[in-house]
Amino acid sequence: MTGKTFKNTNPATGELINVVRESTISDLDNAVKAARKAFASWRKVPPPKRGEILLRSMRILEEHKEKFALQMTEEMGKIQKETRGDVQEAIDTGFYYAGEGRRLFGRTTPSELPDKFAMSVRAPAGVCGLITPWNFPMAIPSWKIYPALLCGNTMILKPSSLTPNSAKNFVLALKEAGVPSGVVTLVYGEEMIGRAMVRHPGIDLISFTGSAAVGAEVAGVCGKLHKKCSLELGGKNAMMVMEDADLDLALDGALWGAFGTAGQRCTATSRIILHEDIFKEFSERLVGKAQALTVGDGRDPAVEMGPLVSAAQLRRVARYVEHGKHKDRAKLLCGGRILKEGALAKGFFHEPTVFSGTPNMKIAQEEIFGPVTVLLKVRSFEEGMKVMNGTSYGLSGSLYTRDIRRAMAAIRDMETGITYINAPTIGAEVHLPFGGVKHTGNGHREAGEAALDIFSEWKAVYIDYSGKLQKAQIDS
Ligand code: UN1
Repeated sequence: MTGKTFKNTNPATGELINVVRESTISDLDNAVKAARKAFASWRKVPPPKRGEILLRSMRILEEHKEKFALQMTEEMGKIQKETRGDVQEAIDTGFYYAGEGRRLFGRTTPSELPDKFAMSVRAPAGVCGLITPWNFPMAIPSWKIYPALLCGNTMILKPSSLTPNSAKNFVLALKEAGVPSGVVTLVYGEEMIGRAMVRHPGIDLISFTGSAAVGAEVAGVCGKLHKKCSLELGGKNAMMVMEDADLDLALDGALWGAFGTAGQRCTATSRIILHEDIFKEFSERLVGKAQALTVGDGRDPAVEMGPLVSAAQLRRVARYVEHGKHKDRAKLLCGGRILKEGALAKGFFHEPTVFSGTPNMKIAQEEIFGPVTVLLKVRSFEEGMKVMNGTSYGLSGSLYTRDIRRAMAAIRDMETGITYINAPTIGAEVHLPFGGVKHTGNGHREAGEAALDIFSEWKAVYIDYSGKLQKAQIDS
């Protein structure tokens, strides 16, 4: 293998899975050239035909679901129940956009002038640069690739270098289903190649999922270059549990929301706002459940929480935990340690960790992306909503209550793109818009119909069949 390479390893065991060659700038140039060439014909393929190819690819994913889920667990660690869910999310997305092939609706509307016809249609945006993270290594690429393909775009995908195989499995399924050569090309690498994509004059649009800091940089460059850019960034999602809530339900939700994917979700429940009347009972029971979670290799069906994705991610979580203990002076209720015992020694494992703190602490404000959640005590629903909205992010929020008035007020007042009632902050479905407000994004939404607005441009069409010059706004 020539050029730079990187190792794809299993974060539960440290075992080497494969060695991947990092793409070079000239690989990227070739991919862009191929995408530009393919765009000329792909944009003319009727959307129902494009939809049929999507459908075939989604069937291939279905056929290999078990194998792809296992390979995903091996390269990024989350338990196999969840990696099956990840592949399923890509399958669902393919199914949804395959059907969109026979919709992709535009609108007709009357003209203000006689003998004139007016409508709006969706046109593809061009060559797209897609940059995706490792936590949903097939689902997130599918949220971008499927709508982008359906709209008639061509694209270059750069997955995280921690999850090259899941991206490859997905792209190979697309090719096998009949996506023509040059329409989707994979490049591998990190910042160097990502930056080059954002700046590349042959790429018309960037769709990026990752951290808020990198997102701001991407948006800055795209702004200067007049490039369309959609961003899906971080979250500091809160679940709020009122004194009238079903506590058993809320506890199950908290456990799943905070420790699912070892907390490495942008939708993770990283704050839990509790009414003072139930604070003691809820925190004691949550701690009991968190301590009882089985942590280990995600391939073992008895394991409930896998490792963090990498040594760097483990260090990041440990740094936040130290900060929480010593600088924020939050109360550590359970966890807080890197796990090194026995079989866990070779992996990047961290205990499920629960702090009790106050809303302005760093651990209650910054995205940790690990199995750490912070309990926050409030005296009322109103105070809870202030805490809920008191962060720079606005992805997902949840309220547990039996009071319809509180539920409706929360739906109205939560500053989030996704609101759950009596369910945790995770669990978005693919036909609804996914994304958030404030520093979580830049006004776009992925998935569902909303993603079409990222990957297509509206074109207004006027057909004047009067045979004479008619002047809008001037002829009456
Ligand atoms: C993410 O956290 O990066 O709602 C995506 C969920 C998943 C998608 C999460 N369906 O948690």
